[in-house]
Amino acid sequence: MSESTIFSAPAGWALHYFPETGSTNDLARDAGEAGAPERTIFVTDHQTMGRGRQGRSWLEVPGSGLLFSILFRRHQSQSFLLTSLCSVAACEAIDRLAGVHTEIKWPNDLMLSGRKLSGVLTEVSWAPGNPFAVVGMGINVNFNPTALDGVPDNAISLLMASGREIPRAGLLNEILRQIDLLIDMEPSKTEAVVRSRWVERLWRRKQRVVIAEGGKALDGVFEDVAEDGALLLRLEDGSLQTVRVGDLVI
Ligand code: BT5
Repeated sequence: MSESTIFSAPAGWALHYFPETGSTNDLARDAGEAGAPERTIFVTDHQTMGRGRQGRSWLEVPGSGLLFSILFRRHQSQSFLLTSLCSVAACEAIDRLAGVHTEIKWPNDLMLSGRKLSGVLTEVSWAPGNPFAVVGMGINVNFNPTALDGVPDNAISLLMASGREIPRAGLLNEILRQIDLLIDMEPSKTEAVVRSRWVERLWRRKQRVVIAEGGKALDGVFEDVAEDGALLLRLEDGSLQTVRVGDLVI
């Protein structure tokens, strides 16, 4: 395990660290149900049941990735905004500390050199009187994810891209600092700033892409994104298709 396992957070955050857990999203959800405040964060060195979207798994080498989940009580009705806010904050922190240029694969994966560096899983609870959202992120830092069974070849880590180990604690602290800067803005400003930074970083925007949508493959040009974050795809016949759920394949 690398030596930088003492995680800390900026003032105003309550950080809870576990050497191992099932999923940090579950810890944050339990805390949310118990009434914990915004800026509560759970960090671990290893997940035994790390989750992706739609029942998929998130895998890592213990002590070498950055795995955390944040509880939000602001903007919780706009889960898309919170997801993009965390993606943008993470990109800015990673670029600054690792000297790379990260992009965002619609809607929310972090990409480096066209390969997957990080995944984001946002879950919302609408319990009456106690709504909250949890944003979980897994970032490949100091290991080779492609060596793991179940991780596709198009995965990458900061170690692979930069050739050096990146201190995970410093990276987490910088991500939280970037989140603070975005979330503490006046709400409409948060929305405008996050959206423009998210759009600027969108991988393959204005290029030909293929989108897998419910067993079908859609071919076209990734023209733009709608107000609500949906992907606008220009099809061969010239029509514009709005894609809300789907996976950008290339
Ligand atoms: C995601 O799902 O990318 C969201 C992953 C969120 C993980 C964080 S870790 C902290 C928090 N606690 C949790 O339990 N989850 C969150 P999705 O788009 O469905 O992608 C999952 C797919 O990515 C898998 O099916 C694999 O193909 C691939 N994958 C798994 N581990 C990977 C890794 N380390 N790097 C790159 N790809 C990976």
